[in-house]
Amino acid sequence: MSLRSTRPGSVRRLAPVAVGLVLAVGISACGGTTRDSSAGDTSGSTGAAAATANPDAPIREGLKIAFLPKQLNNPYSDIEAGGGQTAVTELKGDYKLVGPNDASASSQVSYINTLIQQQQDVIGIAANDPNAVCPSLNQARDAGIKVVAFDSDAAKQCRDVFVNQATTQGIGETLVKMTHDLTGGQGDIAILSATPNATNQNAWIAVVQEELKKPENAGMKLVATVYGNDDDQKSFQEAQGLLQTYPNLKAIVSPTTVGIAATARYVSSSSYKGKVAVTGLGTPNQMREFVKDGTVSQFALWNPADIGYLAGYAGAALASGQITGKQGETFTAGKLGKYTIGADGEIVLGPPTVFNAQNIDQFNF
Ligand code: RAM
Repeated sequence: MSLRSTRPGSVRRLAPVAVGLVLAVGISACGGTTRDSSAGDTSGSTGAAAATANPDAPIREGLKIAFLPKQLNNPYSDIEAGGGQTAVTELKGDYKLVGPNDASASSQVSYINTLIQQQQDVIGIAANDPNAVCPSLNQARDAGIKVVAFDSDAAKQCRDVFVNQATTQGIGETLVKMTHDLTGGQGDIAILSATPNATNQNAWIAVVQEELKKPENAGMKLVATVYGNDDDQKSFQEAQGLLQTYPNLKAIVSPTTVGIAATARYVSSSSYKGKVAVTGLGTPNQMREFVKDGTVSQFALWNPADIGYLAGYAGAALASGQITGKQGETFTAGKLGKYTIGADGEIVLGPPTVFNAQNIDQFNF
């Protein structure tokens, strides 16, 4: 499992229960391999595999580092990219932000192709689909561009590292723990996710499904998983649909900042307010009004700016030869401190924070 040696300064202390949960778990996919061992990959060659890391290599100045989030019109993405810009500025690089307006599977491909033509040094991508971006990302790598997946992973064989916001297992467990707290562990629950192809949400949902099989969670029944596509209106309608279709619903769990905000907005002005719990992953600034009005009492997130920041530093370390993406390599990410690359090229930011009425006003993002 990969470990940080320094806690991110801007992520405040978790509620004790969540700290225990998240710290107690490991990475779900500890295969012990890195992209270099992806034998049988048919999606492209990766010329960088033979490189050797030089931890003392200086960070090159003037690196062209481009960020390609899932979509641009999502406050979460803006915060992430803002952190990336901070890192690139600190590193005296050349920052660029591009991206689609929707999070559909193939919407990022044309942007990757343009970034290759522009001879960027690094592409940071939150993949809308793990495989749809693969051929283009491997073309980029063949052209000498380092690829940092962040937030939502691309398939392992088409990126150099993945900056994960917290362990996949830890996020899934936190979602179930919050739902258990809010429902007393009893009743019908539903998931309102992002897009059906999203790597990150699908990985978290898989952990939720496993957690629900445990005896202590046996009283909760997952009756539906629906997709708002990280589109506010569609998410709003899906929330409405769930509540109409499942009259006994006790909680909607939305592991997306777009979905939870739309769900909370619908529930807050409906007769379900106070009767159906809303939880999941949201930004404090989007969720504050729904915490204050009693619609939402617990949700979680990490600091999205720190993901972008860490991705920027990881990209610069790759492009400067400090790291190659292999397990055990280390690099320093500015104010966040030192990180070690874990199995499968994964770099874990740190534990998420659980927000509630007591602590939400301490956060402004
Ligand atoms: C949305 C996006 C993003 C995810 C957050 C929690 O903003 O789907 O990828 O990490 O929610």
